Amino acid sequence: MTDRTRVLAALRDQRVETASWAFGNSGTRFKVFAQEGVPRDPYEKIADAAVVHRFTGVAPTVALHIPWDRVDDYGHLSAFAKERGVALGAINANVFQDDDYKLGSVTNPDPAVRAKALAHLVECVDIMDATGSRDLKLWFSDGTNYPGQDSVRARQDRLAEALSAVYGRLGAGQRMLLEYKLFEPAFYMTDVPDWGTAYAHCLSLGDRAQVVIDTGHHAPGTNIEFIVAFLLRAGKLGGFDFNSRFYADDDLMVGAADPFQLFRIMHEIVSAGALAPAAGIAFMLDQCHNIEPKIQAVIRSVMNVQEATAKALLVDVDALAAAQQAGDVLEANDVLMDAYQTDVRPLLRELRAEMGLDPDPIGAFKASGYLETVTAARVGGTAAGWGA
Ligand code: RM4
Ligand code: MN
Repeated sequence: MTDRTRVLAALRDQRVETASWAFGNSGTRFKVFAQEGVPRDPYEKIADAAVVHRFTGVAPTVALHIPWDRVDDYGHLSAFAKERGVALGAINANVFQDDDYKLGSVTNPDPAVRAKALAHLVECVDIMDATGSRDLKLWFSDGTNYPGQDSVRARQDRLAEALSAVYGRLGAGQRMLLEYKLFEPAFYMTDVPDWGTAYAHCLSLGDRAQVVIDTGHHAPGTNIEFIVAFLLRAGKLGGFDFNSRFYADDDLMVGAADPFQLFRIMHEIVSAGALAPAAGIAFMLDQCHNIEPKIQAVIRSVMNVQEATAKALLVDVDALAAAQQAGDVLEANDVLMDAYQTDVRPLLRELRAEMGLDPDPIGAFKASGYLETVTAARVGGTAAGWGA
């Protein structure tokens, strides 16, 4: 196999999962700027996700958020997705938007609130059974705002107890992905603030509990690719929530703020042989498109992941290993930078042509008239949004 064939084959097999909530309205706590043509229900979100797959060819699954995507019949929703050429992906639990969760969900001091949160998590596994989803994604906003507000240790005990109950409910072939986040909405202490905490809980749960890295959930300057390498080596990396950030949890398009960081992450993935779907790493988008057109932004995001991946695949691994072995610092760095500096856009156009796609997904999407069609059709009703 020539190098070019190897790179093209890996790119052809790559999978990126889109997020249903990226197609709905979103904003900051200051303002949500509504857009025209936004989906009004989970079906319309899936229709938009299917369009992203149609033009990119590598985004065949879409993640759901419950209760935002609650429907009466998940089998029916699955069948609709299939009809559109996609499948339902990870189920994201939501235990952060109910009044009862003011002092936490699974770590709340009140046992009744903890029981309510746990029931929701278990319901999410029921939904996975109906949708055929493999992954349950757990993010907890739990934490405290003031020193002394609650016992840090007691909250860890409550968290461990809830996680273990949900873990016990997982069916064969299902996984639990535990996400961490440094701060927000809790400002003093978050119950799962970092990868180490998530890792420790996953380790005691068992093989089917793994960590998910949301690229926006770290302190500025954190070396995320180190976390990737560490968790991969430990067999504890379940996947990514890709997005990019300039300051906090900005949820901007992946690869927009720091394409070099995305390349460094993908280099760790590729060098560990973890890119192919069989390796079990879920590459998901978790973004909000507050001011830009949503479907086009998701297409752009998928392309950004492809560009970083293509560059990572172009790293001359033999030359890199030789330079590292020889202790040649500058040569090793040069080998990496050489791949990063390569313009991979022609290669990706070639890939798309080979896959029977338009080499220019954004141009093709714009020319398709899809946005105009849905803008005309989606009048009346309530546009889906973060929290709807
Ligand atoms: C959280 C976290 C979760 C996401 C929600 C919407 O900050 O990233 O993964 O589902 O936001
Ligand atoms: Mn996330």
